[in-house]
Amino acid sequence: MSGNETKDGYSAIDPSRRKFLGTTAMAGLAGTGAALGLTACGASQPAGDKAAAGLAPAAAPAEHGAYDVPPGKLDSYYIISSGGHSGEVRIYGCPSGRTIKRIPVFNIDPMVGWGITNESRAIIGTRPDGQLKYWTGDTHHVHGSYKDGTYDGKHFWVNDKLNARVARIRGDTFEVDKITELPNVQGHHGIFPDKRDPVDASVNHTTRIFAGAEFHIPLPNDGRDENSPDKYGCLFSCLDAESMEVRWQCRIDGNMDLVATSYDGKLAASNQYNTENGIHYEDMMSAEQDACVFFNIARIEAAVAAGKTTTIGDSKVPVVDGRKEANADPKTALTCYVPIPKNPHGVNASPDGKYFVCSGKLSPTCSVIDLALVNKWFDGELAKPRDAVIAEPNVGLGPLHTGFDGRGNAYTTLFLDSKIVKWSVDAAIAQFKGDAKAKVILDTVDVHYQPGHGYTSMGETKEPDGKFYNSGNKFSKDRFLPVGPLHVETEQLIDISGDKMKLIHDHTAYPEPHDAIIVRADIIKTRQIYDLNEFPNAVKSKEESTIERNGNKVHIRLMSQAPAYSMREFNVKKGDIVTITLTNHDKVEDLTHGFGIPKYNINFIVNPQETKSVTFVADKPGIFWCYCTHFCHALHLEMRSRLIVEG
Ligand code: K7E
Ligand code: CUA
Ligand code: CA
Repeated sequence: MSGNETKDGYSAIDPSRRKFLGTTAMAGLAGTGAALGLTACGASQPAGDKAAAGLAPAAAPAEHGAYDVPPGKLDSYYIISSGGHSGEVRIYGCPSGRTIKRIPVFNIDPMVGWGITNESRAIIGTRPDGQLKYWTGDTHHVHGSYKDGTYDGKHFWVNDKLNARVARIRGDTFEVDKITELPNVQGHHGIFPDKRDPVDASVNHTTRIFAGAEFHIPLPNDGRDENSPDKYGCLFSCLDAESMEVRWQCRIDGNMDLVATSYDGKLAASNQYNTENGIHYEDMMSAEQDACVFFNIARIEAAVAAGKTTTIGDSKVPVVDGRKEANADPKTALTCYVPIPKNPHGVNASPDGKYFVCSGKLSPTCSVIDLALVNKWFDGELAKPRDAVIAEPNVGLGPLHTGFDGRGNAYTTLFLDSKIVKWSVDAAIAQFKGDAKAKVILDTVDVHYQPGHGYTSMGETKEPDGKFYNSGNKFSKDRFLPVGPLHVETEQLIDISGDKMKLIHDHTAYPEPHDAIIVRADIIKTRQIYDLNEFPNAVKSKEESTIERNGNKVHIRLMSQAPAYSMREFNVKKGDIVTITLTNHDKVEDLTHGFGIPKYNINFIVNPQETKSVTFVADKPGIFWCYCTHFCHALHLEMRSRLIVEG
């Protein structure tokens, strides 16, 4: 045991490093901090200073082992998480924090062959020359499909901020089946499925996906108008949950960020931090108040049906005008702009269906917006949109995202304070009405460090269970063994079942997760084996395993069954355009085969009863051992065939 190990053999964390971290973190922010006016927020002393003085209240450490998932036991929740600029989505078990799956979405993944197989390339999209249209992405927000106000496990959607796309993930296979690019949008950030139809209440499940655009661009963005700010705009998009087509877009004033939807399907909203339409950050933070823009879905769809629309550039998607000038009369307005202080970030729906909570980010406040009052404004019965704000508690520095426990409590991440703050929504409302004795802040806990999103178990549904809260932290610094300049991020699980929050454990997350949802395990129903007939190009029998030539196009139809492929060799000629279709005939659960071709950039897997195909030009003569890349059998190493390219 060396000097810095504790008696149970773990490396001890030198508590003085908390000071180093706190100070550096704040120093990093100091330049912008002063400029951002954060020092003027005055909510509380910066966390770094408190930590330096040793005043930070430590979370009561949870009893060792109380939350362990013993070997052979399963987790009780899925955490379905975005992967940021990795372009992927991850699944962790909760409470263990074990990584169970990485789902390639907007990225390229040679393990499964995503971006390599013809089928995945068709989903991602290609250019006329056959190249992938995009091979990068940036996922931030993952949300599931709803039925009766809770998850039905059918689909999950995730945004691509980089190339303005929405991807759909199947809940039975956790694979992407559709990707849609949004026209005339940059920085597509917030995304949220609806939960009910706004008009037909019997449709109590998800039929639409809403997407908010963060970056305003000239409309159309074709090289004109770069210096005409009035030509810039942001569009709110509605996609059909089944077809994934864009149904309509709504042009707004200012920008958007995150998106929330109401349980009755009538409202969707997005926080706006750039109501100034600023090009530079000083401009974007010049106003004391920005807004949360609400969309009256039924009215927008009526306007679309009535043809009160325009189109932009080459896009055929109907666009309605949600800007203030066109929506002055509340009784016909499509949008309602509720003023919120300052550069808000994050908007979250409370599970009782009553409120949206919008965090101030540069203001130490969370604004509670009463949805009934927003609807009242749309009915012409509320004087000002701001009157829909019924509480605005001071919660701490840098509030970003809020989760709920179903017992009336909200949990907000404080990026600058490096804390999670637990507060009472009812007490905040009472305080706003003038009750000076209302106890709003109930507890805080330090997280390590600088949390972004935080979310509770089932907290985005009508059945939150109030058990777990996960804090997705943007900096880990000293929490894990150092591995060079790039640190992994920290996810911290917190037990929220009692009055005091208890930090349970840390797990790592490869950069960079943003949002996630915690879904009860019994809701997810996956299949482990495909049906051969699902694939129109399946090679169904030995007789179908053939080589077909058509001019210089060669189609090799292969099967895999441990420990061999159906053909031991296949001859083609230099310059041939070769397609290999591979069907895995093994039916045993977990019996996946791989297929790699040296020097040809071919690498993919086929799961039990699955079919995939690849196409390439045989431009290099020689013998190429196509081999199984996925360990499958005692003769896995021997599982190979020869591609013979005749010179
Ligand atoms: Cu706050 Cu993209 Cu949800 Cu990240 S966003 S933290
Ligand atoms: Cu088949 Cu390894
Ligand atoms: Ca602003």
